[in-house]
Amino acid sequence: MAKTAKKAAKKPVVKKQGKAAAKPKPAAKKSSAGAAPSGNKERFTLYGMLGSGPTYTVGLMLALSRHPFSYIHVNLREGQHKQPDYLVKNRYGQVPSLRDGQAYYVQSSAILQHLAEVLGKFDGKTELEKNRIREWLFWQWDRLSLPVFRLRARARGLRQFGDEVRIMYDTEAKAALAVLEHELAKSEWVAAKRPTIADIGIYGVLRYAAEANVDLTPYPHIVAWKKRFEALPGFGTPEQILPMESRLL
Ligand SMILES: N[C@@H](CCC(=O)N[C@@H](CS)C(=O)NCC(=O)O)C(=O)O
Repeated sequence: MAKTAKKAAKKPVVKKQGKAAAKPKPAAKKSSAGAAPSGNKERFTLYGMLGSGPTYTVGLMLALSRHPFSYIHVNLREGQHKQPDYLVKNRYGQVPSLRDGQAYYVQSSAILQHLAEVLGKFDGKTELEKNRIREWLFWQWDRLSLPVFRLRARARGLRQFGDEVRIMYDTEAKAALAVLEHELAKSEWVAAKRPTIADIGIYGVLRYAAEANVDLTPYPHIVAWKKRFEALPGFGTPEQILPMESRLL
């Protein structure tokens, strides 16, 4: 579970990129654990980084849900994500982290599930649907994110590995895409008859397919689904949703 914001709010580690440190506003009085009304612009603060797929996924969910949020840039290059003040917001020392009122939530798929529940958006309507969504979110991290994000990191010079490993990840990515293609041949959306957080989680990975040199053209149903997804109201690219600097509402 998330830790309370009380301790975490003491020392903000994050600052404006390049400029003077931004001072986060105090957390909203009510949280999901004492829920502030949806639409309260002080409710959510997303901690993350523009280049981070999982950060984008959470920003995308908030944007598609038409919910405003503050954004704090965490400078991974400077190691801010491993500093004690950030570790109280995310015990894993990773971005993203989402403050909802008094509590911090981590792991992008778990954050998606939390937001779907508290905002009542992009969730399953029945237990069966909710479970199907969970299955896809687990699958996404297990089979899709890992090869795509590793290949992207290599292409960006952030990870080094040889051709043998590259071919292994490439093969894994193709196997995952074949599974998704098969599913999307039967249904417009991944886990239900309408878009859900399963689509948001998977889109948050496939957005970066080109950067990872993963070609989607052999998968026409995935390409069509991507277009449908990008036409959803509130959709934005990472650059449109995640500012380069911290933004406090
Ligand atoms: N499963 C995590 C993955 C988060 C993740 O890998 N974040 C990267 C940036 S994209 C990170 O913080 N890397 C630094 C590190 O792991 O030390 C989630 O979904 O939130």
